[in-house]
Amino acid sequence: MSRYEEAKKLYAALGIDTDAVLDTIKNVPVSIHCWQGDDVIGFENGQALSGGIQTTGNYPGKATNPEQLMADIDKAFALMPGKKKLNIHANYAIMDEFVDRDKLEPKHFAKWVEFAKERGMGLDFNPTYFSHPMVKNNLTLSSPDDEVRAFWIEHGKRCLKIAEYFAEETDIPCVMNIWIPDGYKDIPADRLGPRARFKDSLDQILATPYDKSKVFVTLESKVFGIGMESYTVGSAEFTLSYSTKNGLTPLMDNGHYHPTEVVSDKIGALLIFNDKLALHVTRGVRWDSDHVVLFDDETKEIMKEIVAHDALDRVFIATDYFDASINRISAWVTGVRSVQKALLNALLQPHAEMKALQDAHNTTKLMVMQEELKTMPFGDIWAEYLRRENIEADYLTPIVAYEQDVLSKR
Ligand code: RNT
Ligand code: ZN
Repeated sequence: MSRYEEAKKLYAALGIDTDAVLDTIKNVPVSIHCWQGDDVIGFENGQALSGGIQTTGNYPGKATNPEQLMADIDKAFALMPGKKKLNIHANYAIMDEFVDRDKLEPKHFAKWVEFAKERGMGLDFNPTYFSHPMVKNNLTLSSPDDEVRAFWIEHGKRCLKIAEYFAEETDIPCVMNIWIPDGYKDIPADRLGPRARFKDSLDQILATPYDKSKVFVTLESKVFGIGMESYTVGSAEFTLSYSTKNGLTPLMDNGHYHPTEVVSDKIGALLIFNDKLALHVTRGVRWDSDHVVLFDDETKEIMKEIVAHDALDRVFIATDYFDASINRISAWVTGVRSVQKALLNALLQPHAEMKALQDAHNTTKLMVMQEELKTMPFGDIWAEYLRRENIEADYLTPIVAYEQDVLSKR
C-alpha cells in the first residue's frame, strides 16, 4: 500500500474522506500578490516605496519590467498547487508613455488581462495610494488639501472601472481592495476630521456606478505604519463601520493589529455580520513586517476558522508579503505553499465532532483530539496533493537553476 493509501485509512477512521478533501482544496482560489516579485516598486518610474511600509533586503535579480515580472510569476506559479488569481496594483500599469494615476484607463492593463486569460486566471486589483508625489504629508484620501484629495478620488474612480474591466474580460469577479496609508507620526489634534474626509472620499469614489456582482470592493484597516505610529485614519473601527454601512467587504490583514491580537479570532465574528470577507495573509514579526507566510500556528488557525465554518466561498483569501532578503521566487512559493498547507490541514480535521465536544463541554477530549491531530500523517496527503497537481515536491532545485540561468543575469 502506498503512503497515501495508508494515510487515507487513518483519516477515514476520523470520518475524513481525503479524496474529497483533495477535490475541494484544488478549487479554492488564492489571490497571489504580484508585488513580491519586485519589492512593491511597480513600473512607473522606480519611485521608492513609501506609505509606511517597507521591503528590507537587497537580494539580487529582482524583476524590473513587465516581461521579467511575468516570467517570474510563471516560474513561481508553476511551483504552487491550487487555483490561482493574480493580484495587481495600479502602479503595475503597462504603458508606452507615463500616465499618471488619475488618468489610468483599462487599456493600461490590457497586457495583464491577456496574461491572465492565457492562463485561465482571474485578476484582483488595488488602487495604489502610496509611492507617489501626490501623497502629501502622508495623506491621500483624508488630506485637508482639496487638490490632493481630488487627485486620489479620481484615482479610485478610475480603478473601479479597471476592476470592472478585469471582471468582464476574465469572466471571473474581481476583488478591488482599498488601503490608504494616511496617518500621523505624533499625537493629532483632530482624530475625527481626517476620518470624515476619508468617508467623504470613499462616498465619492463609490458613487461611480459599477456592477456589484462582478466587483467586490474591500476596505483594509491598519493599526499603524512606519512614521505614522500615533494615528491611522483607516483604523479597524472606521473600516468595519464603513464596510457594514455601505455594503463593502471588510478586509483584514493579519499584520495590521496589535501583536497579541489574532485575525483567526476575528473571522467568526465577521462571518456573522457579513456575506463575504477578505484576508491578506502575511506574517508580521513584532510589527507589520510582511515576512513570508509560513505553515505556522496562526496561519493554520486562520484557515481552520474558514473551513470549520464552511466559509470557503465567503472568504477571499489573498497573500500580502514582501521579502527582498531571500530569493524572491522562493519567497513567493514558500508563502503560497504555506497557505495551501494550512488550508489542507484545516480540511483534514473533524470539525463537526470537535464542535460537538465543545458544546458538550468535553474540553478534556477536545484538547486531546486537537493534540492527536497534530501527529497525523499530514505530509502524505500533502505529497499526494502535489502529485495530483503535477507539482514536484522539491521547489528549491528549479528555483536555484532559474536564479543561475535568469535572475543572476539581470
Ligand atoms: C499595507 C497593506 C497593503 C499593502 C499592499 C501593497 O500595510 O498591507 O495591503 O501591503 O497594498
Ligand atoms: Zn495588506
